[in-house]
Amino acid sequence: MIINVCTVPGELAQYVYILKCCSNSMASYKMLVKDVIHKADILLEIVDARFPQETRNSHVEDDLIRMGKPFIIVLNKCDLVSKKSLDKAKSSLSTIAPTVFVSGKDKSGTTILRHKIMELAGINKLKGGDILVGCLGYPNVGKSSVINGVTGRHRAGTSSISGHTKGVQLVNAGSNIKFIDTPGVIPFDEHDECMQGLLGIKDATHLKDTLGVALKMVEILCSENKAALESLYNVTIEEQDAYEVIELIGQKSNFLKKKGEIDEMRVSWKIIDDWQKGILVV
Ligand SMILES: Nc1nc2c(ncn2[C@@H]2O[C@H](COP(=O)(O)OP(=O)(O)OP(=O)(O)O)[C@@H](O)[C@H]2O)c(=O)[nH]1
Ligand SMILES: [Mg+2]
Repeated sequence: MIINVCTVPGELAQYVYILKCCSNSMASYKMLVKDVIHKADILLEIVDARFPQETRNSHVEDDLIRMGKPFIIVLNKCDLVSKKSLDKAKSSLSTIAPTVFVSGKDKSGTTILRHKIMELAGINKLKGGDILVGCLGYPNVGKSSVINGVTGRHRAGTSSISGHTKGVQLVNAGSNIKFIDTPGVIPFDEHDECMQGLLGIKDATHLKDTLGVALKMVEILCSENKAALESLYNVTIEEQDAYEVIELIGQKSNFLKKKGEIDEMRVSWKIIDDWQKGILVV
């Protein structure tokens, strides 16, 4: 992979530069991660608060520890999980690194995150001048949204469609903090459809196993927040398995095929869409 550092001229030069990645292969992602770790003074490992373990990356954490870089694990999208789940995640992750909960959506926790960054910068007696904060994480976990939350402005582009951030961008957050926003530099295994659906990396129209992904969502909700399913779809869930719950929702929502059978696909699409829009929370 060739990385060109090109400085954007004019006033944008204050806070934007782009490292152009000439290929998207796994090897190039690894190089990009190493490059960002090398350049940054502090790193944020952004994870999805609904799936902290699945969206952590132990290789990245090993690199951070090996390269002696301080890092903070940021549990983003905490508006989509209960306090109980957050506390559980915090107790397991805080043994690895300082852990902060934020929501890029309602901006909660972003002031604490800024303070934590300043605290780490102080502790490590960093060079004078700007503190460079690198943001790493899987696609769509909310890297750019977290940066916008801390800067208080929409400076990093965001989108519900993953892969929005294309190159590496430097974003000025004031008070001598600059963020390095990266594209979803840690690629998921292409075959892990379920995770791609759960994280909103692929929407219902792009998933092959739509029913399988919807079943997983129902399974998680039945164990973590059954009430969310019950109130949204006006159903009562007792001992049914995930497939039966899908049938029940289809019946109640009148999602039927011509012969009166439940249209499982339509139910699956609806569940995936509601999950990805944050209407169904765990
Ligand atoms: N509910 C909720 N949605 C969020 C939060 N943070 C980000 N999102 C949404 O998640 C989607 C992805 O956010 P981005 O900030 O673009 O994510 P990213 O990690 O920068 O994505 P890539 O650059 O594509 O890898 C967008 O639809 C955001 O609105 C959050 O805290 N809560
Ligand atoms: Mg982004």
